[in-house]
Amino acid sequence: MAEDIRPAGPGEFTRLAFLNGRLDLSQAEAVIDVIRSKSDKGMRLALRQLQGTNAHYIAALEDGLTWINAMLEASLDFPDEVGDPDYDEIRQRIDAMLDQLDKMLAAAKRSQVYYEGVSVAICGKPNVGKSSWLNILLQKEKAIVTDIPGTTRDVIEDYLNIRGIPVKLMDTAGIRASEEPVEKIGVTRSYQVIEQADLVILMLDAAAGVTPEDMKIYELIDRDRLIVLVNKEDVREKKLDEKALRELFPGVKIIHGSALEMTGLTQLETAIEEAVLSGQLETDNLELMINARQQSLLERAHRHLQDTRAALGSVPLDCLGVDTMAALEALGEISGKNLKEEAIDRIFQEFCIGK
Ligand SMILES: Nc1nc2c(ncn2[C@@H]2O[C@H](COP(=O)(O)OP(=O)(O)O)[C@@H](O)[C@H]2O)c(=O)[nH]1
Ligand SMILES: [Mg+2]
Repeated sequence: MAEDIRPAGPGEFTRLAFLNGRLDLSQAEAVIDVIRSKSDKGMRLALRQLQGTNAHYIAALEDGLTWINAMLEASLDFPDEVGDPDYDEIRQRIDAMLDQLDKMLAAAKRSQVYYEGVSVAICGKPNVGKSSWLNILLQKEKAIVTDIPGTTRDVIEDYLNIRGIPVKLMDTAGIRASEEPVEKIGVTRSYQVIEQADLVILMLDAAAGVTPEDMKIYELIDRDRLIVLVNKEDVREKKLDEKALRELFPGVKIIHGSALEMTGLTQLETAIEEAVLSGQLETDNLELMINARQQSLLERAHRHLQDTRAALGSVPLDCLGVDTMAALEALGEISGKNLKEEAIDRIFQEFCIGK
């Protein structure tokens, strides 16, 4: 009858599929992730997750832990018949599981980059070419480019996709001491953006060389989220040499390019990709979608397994079991095997539409 019909609540269909056992929890969460993912790559990872890849790995870890628990329990319950557990074998199994968890945690970091994206700020003194670079990266005339220093006075931002990573790109007002009130506000905002961005591109001008202004900005940024981009490589009279640059910016990725001639783009994209994935581009990487909730549970399981490993052989058997059980419980909250009603509600409320 008509009055029985109502729109599905947020996440209702998926919640039912989970409660009826048709989807395991990480698959159900993948539905949420598909809906929210910002890039194709994030979406592909979430879809793969929906096919149960994650569930497969979690189940294998749960099996391993259950085996260890059984070994410990057998020795505890039948000390005369079974004797001590085979600590060497348990240690080997734990090492293999820790290894697997490490790989999954690395995958978690990567998948969050593809799923949530990163913010990248272009900063530097006036007139080095920041707005020109924003425009060529976005492939549109978003920011005004002139040869008048102080043209950009506000933070200009837009989104683009760099090698599958959703990037919020921000062009900032050139940083310099200014008495002009609007420009002053712009400079203050530039400082805020530099502080908050995941990654900062410090732009230099090959024709101007490195000035004290550049070094002042450089001091503000931690090295692990900094890329130095030397622009205007097309000019004839350069005031920069590579050796001096290396000494001024030790351990920092330095790229050369020209907005005018459109060179250095590929190198910049590679540097951004490498920086946000922090050197995890090896080929044997797991391709998994692991969200923040699952990540913290994996971390918990990892900690408990490490504690188990450290205590093997030196701690009474019944105490060892406490840590392996805790690890198993953490994994069970990913697969959904031991999850409380309120946790289930919280997860499915993340849906914004009935799915
Ligand atoms: N020769 C040369 N000029 C450039 C290059 N990039 C930008 N410019 C010029 O430098 C001036 C300042 O550029 P703009 O992008 O507004 O710099 P911003 O103040 O850092 O945003 C403009 O006149 C640009 O045309 C480049 O790679 N080579
Ligand atoms: Mg500008």
